[in-house]
Amino acid sequence: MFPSQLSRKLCLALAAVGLIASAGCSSHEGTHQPAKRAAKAAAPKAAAPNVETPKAMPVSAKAQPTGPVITVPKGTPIIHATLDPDHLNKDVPAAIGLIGDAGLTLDALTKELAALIASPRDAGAAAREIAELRAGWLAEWKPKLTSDETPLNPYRVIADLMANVDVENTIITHDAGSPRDQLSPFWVTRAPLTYLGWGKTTQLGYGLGLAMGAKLARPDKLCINVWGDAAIGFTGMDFETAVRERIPILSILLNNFSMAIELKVMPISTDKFRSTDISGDYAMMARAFGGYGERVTTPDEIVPAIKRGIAQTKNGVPALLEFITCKETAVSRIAPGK
Ligand SMILES: Cc1ncc(C[n+]2csc(CCOP(=O)(O)OP(=O)(O)O)c2C)c(N)n1
Ligand SMILES: [Mg+2]
Repeated sequence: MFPSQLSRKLCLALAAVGLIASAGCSSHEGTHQPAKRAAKAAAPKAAAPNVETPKAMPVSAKAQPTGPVITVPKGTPIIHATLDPDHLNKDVPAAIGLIGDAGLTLDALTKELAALIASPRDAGAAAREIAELRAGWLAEWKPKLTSDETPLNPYRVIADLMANVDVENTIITHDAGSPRDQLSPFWVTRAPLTYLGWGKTTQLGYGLGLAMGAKLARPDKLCINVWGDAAIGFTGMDFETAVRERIPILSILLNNFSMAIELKVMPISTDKFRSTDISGDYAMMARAFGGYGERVTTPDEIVPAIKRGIAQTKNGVPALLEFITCKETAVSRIAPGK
């Protein structure tokens, strides 16, 4: 949404003048922590470490009060920063409209707010509270994050991935669908511009191009896209582009042979026509394209496969690790209307 440093500066300024709930956006070991309010609303059932939630929330091109992971509490006054005046009051009523380039607007806001700050506030108490809430929330999710089940639990795959890459030197993105909801609450970014998110949702398959673009821009980083089997169905052929153009990304496919996120939405067509079913051997596809492809079915193979995949990318070969997962539908979300 915003360049993270800019957004953090703005958050700190807003917190200091009491416009948002506190210094929740402050850096803790270089990580982006959730705003205190978000953590409060989240705990113990949900948290969204990648999302900052000021009381008055500047949003970008389209005012989006509800996201897949975070919901802006009802009645929250919204400051809408947008390039297009027609977007004001289109989706949500804006308390204040700011028309202009997002970066310039945030710069101007930061400057104005900085002038109002008499002295820095001690963020210690808020940081401790967030750490406590976060620990409780992680404990609640631990069974899934460490699950030994087969088919694999996608949360286990993501936890193992995060524990086995150099997070600071990794640029990661995900697709729409459950992979977004499974990765975004748990992935903790440690450096600016290392997590590519895109707001509420986007077209399936977009993550592959994002990872390829990131790799072209930052060849020194490990660039990962995490996607589902519906997502690869849209743009999977471009894995061949990655091979042909020597763009060595690491592609993490969570294959549950289903559009799991749609199961609750499409019960009749699932029952009558199996409309949510998907099939395919994508590791084989990756190999057929000249890349590295490996199918992983057991928990003990997750970490070795990740290591093999990373080694391939270091040798200039795009790698696709296809994890066969269960149709997990549990997600960590902030309850709406809080
Ligand atoms: C082009 C496009 N079509 C449809 C959608 C709506 N949509 C979002 S997620 C999803 C299914 C995702 O399935 P999968 O990638 O297999 O993830 P899962 O939920 O199974 O883990 C659909 C159809 C979309 N975002 N983009
Ligand atoms: Mg799927």
